[in-house]
Amino acid sequence: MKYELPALPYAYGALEPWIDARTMEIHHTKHHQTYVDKLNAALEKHPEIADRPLEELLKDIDGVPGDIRTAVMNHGGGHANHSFFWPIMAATAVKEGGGAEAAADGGPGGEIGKALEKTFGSFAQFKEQFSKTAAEIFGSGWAWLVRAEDGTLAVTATANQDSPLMRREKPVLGLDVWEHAYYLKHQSDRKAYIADWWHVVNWPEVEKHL
Ligand code: MN3
Repeated sequence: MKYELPALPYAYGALEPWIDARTMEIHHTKHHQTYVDKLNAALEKHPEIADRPLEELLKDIDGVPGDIRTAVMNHGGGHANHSFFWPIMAATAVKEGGGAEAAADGGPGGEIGKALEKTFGSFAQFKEQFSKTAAEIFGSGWAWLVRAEDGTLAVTATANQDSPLMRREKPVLGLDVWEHAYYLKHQSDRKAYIADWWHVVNWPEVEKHL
């Protein structure tokens, strides 16, 4: 089985003004495509595992043959992370029609809103903790809201393209803080990118991952 670049569920300019069209296009057609291509190239060397779902390969990364383990971690993780990332964002107009966005602080209602309040005390406290975690990642990586194996929700970070699945955690919400995700518009101001990103979180989609 060959992996393919999934289509974006919206136009490149749909997340303007928060995330610019050029960044989205390069991020999708160049960066994500490269992860797909290099994952396929790695798996070609081991056809015996090529049909196992990517999620399983990441959960059992130690079971991946040593000569392609790093490639599967980096490019398989990259493909999984980005495939997860695109749909959990949406244009404001779509989001307003989606029903789950509510509170004046931009917090979601619904099951996701309740779960965040229960775990973090309030949406504002969750948002602060997630934003801080994302801002403090040294170098390239991702901030996550994950569901641990015991069912609890937590904010975590991963380096490079490591997937939470490698730690047996299920991604619920994720934010790419590699510079390629924001450098054209926000330059080195990662905090401004994080602040803008909250405007395009697609809460109805996030809730599906709870
Ligand atoms: Mn990226």
